[in-house]
Amino acid sequence: MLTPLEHWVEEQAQLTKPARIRWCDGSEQEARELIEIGIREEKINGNPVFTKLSDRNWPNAYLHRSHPNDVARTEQLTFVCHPDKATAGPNNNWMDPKEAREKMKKLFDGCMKGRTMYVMPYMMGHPKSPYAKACVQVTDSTYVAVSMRIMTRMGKEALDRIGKSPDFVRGIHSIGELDIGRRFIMHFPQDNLVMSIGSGYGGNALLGKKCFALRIASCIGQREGWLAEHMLIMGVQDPHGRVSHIAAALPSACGKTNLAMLQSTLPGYKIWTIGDDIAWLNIGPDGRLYAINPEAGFFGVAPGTSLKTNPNMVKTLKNDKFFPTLYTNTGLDTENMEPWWEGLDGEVPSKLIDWQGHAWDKSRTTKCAHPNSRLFGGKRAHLIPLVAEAFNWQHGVFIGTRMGSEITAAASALTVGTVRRDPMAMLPFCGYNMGEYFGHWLDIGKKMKNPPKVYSINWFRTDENGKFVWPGFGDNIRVLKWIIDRVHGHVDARETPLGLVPAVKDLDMTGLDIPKEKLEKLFEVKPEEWGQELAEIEQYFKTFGDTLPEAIWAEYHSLAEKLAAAKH
Ligand code: OXD
Ligand code: MN
Repeated sequence: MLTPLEHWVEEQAQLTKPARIRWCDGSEQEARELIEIGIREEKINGNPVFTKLSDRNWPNAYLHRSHPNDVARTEQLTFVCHPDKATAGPNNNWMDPKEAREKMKKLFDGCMKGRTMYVMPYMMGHPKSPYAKACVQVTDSTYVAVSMRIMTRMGKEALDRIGKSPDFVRGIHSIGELDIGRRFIMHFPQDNLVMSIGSGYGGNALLGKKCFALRIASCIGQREGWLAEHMLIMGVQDPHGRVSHIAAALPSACGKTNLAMLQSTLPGYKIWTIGDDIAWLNIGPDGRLYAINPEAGFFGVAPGTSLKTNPNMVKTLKNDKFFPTLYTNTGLDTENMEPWWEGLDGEVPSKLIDWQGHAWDKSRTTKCAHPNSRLFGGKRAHLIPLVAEAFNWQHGVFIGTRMGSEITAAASALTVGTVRRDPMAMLPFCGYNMGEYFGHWLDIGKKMKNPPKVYSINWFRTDENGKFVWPGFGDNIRVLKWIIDRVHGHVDARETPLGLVPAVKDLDMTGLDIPKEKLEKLFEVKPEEWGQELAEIEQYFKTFGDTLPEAIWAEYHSLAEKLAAAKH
């Protein structure tokens, strides 16, 4: 008798028709074998899947070059297939589940012919955590299989946890033909199933990450009373040894990994990096909120990573304890066989090829590393203070719903300075109607005896010359210190329409020289500049129709009134 898991794998094999099936145990030996196969046998766009790099400065390092059309998440090809469109909401692409299954079945039919199907049992979350979930993904890509081993807990513990149960999260992945016209990432929340074809990129192909741990898990969380969030988790240890925990949502490419791995510029503070991308938040028996990181590795953006911006990441990459580190679409110093990207410390190497394998030097106008090449609050130039404490949970939820980030020239062809609304940094990842999702956040607040305090942060406020006022990076500890002092009732705050902000004297500025008037600018609330912002928030909220909770409208009106009163 086959177990439900074996039966399911058999079904996928009948559909995709691989030449071989290999069950993965998640061991280092296995990763070495898969990398060897990727070096010698498998090709993407004519290049080997992996190239071994020099161990001298970057131990256990391999370069992966993807197909040039496959370098980022493809939101336009990502669908959430609830039985009815309304459940998906205005924030998702929707397809009828029956139609989507038919479509995917056709695309998957025979797609693994001549290839190996890797079966990967894995856990999202620590196997001993009551909040962890057991999952299985099949794939025909060694890059995906090796990456899944880095990002999840793969192997026996997941198999044991599944046992004879039919209750596991299913993921079917094939790189297919890497053809954008035949690329789809389909989510079936009712069946805890993801089907993805035509891409090998992390967020499209490592199905435990965005697809399960956010989109599907947000739906499970709505049913079961918890939250799946796009948040880092960190512990901040103060000089007395007391650790306080913070979970923080920032949109993609706004510095979550750097913040999670912060190196304090204040003496005596130490950071515990628990996660840099996803948090599952559950209410514990004591009525407090507890976060776990369902992932086990980092998948961060390479460009801009250096000893200045993220010394702990550079040290992690140079540490030979981890096997392997994969560099995807970075440049390559062909003389020393080392990875390279814009913003890395030191001289630009003299013999470089870019992420597509073409010779590159500083005179080029193109980037050497793809801007979204990987190893691993929103940016607002005006209006939003460096830090503000929400008056209460409901107000905190409102702050999350009106989050947005300014589009930068590097990130997009859209108008620079335009704000992209990205509530809770979850816009691309919430698996159901966001209006209802805001309601779920409010409900969670009602169930907690001891809700955590909520803060908004913005490292990116600029002065009249367009320069960042706040130094950021390691100095962000000063803001975290104020937050922790507030949580423990050690400092007062000043009330503004946007929330409670620090008195400048309460920010620990030891060793930093920023004039008081400049610091004050970081907390300035200028009601006369809020007209357009309020109009944009209102317009955005209206896209959710009646699903936007009354309480969020009430917070909106209360903010508008407080700003109007402050004008006089
Ligand atoms: C993202 C990521 O796109 O973490 O947010 O990869
Ligand atoms: Mn992310």
